[in-house]
Amino acid sequence: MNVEVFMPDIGVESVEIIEILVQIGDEIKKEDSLISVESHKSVLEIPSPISGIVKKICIKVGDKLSVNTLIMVLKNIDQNKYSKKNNINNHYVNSSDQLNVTNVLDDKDNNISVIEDIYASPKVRRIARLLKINLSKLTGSGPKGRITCEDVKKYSIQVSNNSYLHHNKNSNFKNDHITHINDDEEHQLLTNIQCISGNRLLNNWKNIPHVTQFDEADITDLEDFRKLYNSRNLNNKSVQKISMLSFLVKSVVHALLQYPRFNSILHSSKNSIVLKKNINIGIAVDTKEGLLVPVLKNLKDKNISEISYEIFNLVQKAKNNQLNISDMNNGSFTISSLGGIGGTGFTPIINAPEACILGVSKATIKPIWNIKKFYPRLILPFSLSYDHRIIDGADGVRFTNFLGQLLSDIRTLLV
Ligand code: CAO
Repeated sequence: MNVEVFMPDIGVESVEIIEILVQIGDEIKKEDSLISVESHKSVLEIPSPISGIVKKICIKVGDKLSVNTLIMVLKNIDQNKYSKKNNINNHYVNSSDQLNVTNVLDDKDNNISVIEDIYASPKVRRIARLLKINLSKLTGSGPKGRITCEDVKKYSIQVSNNSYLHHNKNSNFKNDHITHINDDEEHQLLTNIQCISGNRLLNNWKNIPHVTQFDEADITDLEDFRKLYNSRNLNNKSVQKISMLSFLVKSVVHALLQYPRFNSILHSSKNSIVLKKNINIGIAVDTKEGLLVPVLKNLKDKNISEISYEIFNLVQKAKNNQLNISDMNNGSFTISSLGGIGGTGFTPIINAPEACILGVSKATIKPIWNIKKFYPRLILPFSLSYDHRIIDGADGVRFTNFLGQLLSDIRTLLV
């Protein structure tokens, strides 16, 4: 039985296909990734709803997909398990063998060559594509001659040693980055997320006139309160532990309400800005696969406990690779907190099309002079990078001053 796979509803109107991860003839398992799509700042892989064989690919890289666009036709090889009742998220439907598929591209148009008798998972094929390796040249060491990641890695090192590594014009590597790999060196692949976020960061760094304003806040009272609150509720599982990051988010929300220009994006015409009515703050999360930025939504009326709970959930999802596109879109401001790790200050790169990003470093005890003597206070260093086309320097300092005051006296968050 053939099964048509449609674009599922992932909470955005349209996404762009950045990679097709399978080829016609591939045997895939349920949940194997079929395509990678990109919307705003996030990349997501669309999984296969069934185990099967890829019969037709109805889209190509660069296409913009909306919900329910036909992506592929698969031949179901797991018919017993498949029924209409399993139609989770409505992203695939049964079809008769006589398909009414329009816009089906042949392999040539789709820039996909059908390679007979190559047994490799979509992941292996993806790695091979990234390294520009022709899988037909490899002998698989896996069961039934299946090509494994290790085979690709060994082959790529071998090829590199022969100074034969190909890079096309879209490659992230410049020729002078990798010329020859010898026994003292190891070739490590960037993950998909690292490749994509790397390109985005490069574009943002090149195209946005960044200014970074550094400041500090005395968070002694904030930390005293937070620790007291958490210790009082230590044994009460129904009470969410509140994190330092949640106070930062709450304070930024207050500051954005006071300075709405910092919650805006530059219009594509470049001669106006769009002020965002909702406050949606992205949180940079360091995951094994690379940097991800899930977005806390509609923050105006949320309290610190609710924000802590949402941060906790989104960070867990990010670290477990479970984010949906809808978790990562529509951000209007980003916070990158490295304070749990260390550092005294850094210059975060703006997450376009947003206007600013807040970088947070490690709070330390410093001696603060109060006319009569020095007092030990917990001082939090932070930095705000902003798009100088949208925000002037004086306003940048006003914003960081205000943020510092909020963090230094959290009673102001109540009003
Ligand atoms: N200063 C001092 N200590 C801090 C701190 C700060 N600014 N922020 C957090 N800490 C300490 C806290 O004491 C906390 O412990 P307790 O709450 O038990 O006292 C501990 O670090 C862990 O904090 P946390 O659980 O709230 O986590 P976090 O806020 O440090 O980090 C997250 C959460 C998602 C921001 C983090 O996991 C992460 O991924 N950070 C990296 C982001 C990144 O890579 N950015 C780089 C982008 S480059 O532009």
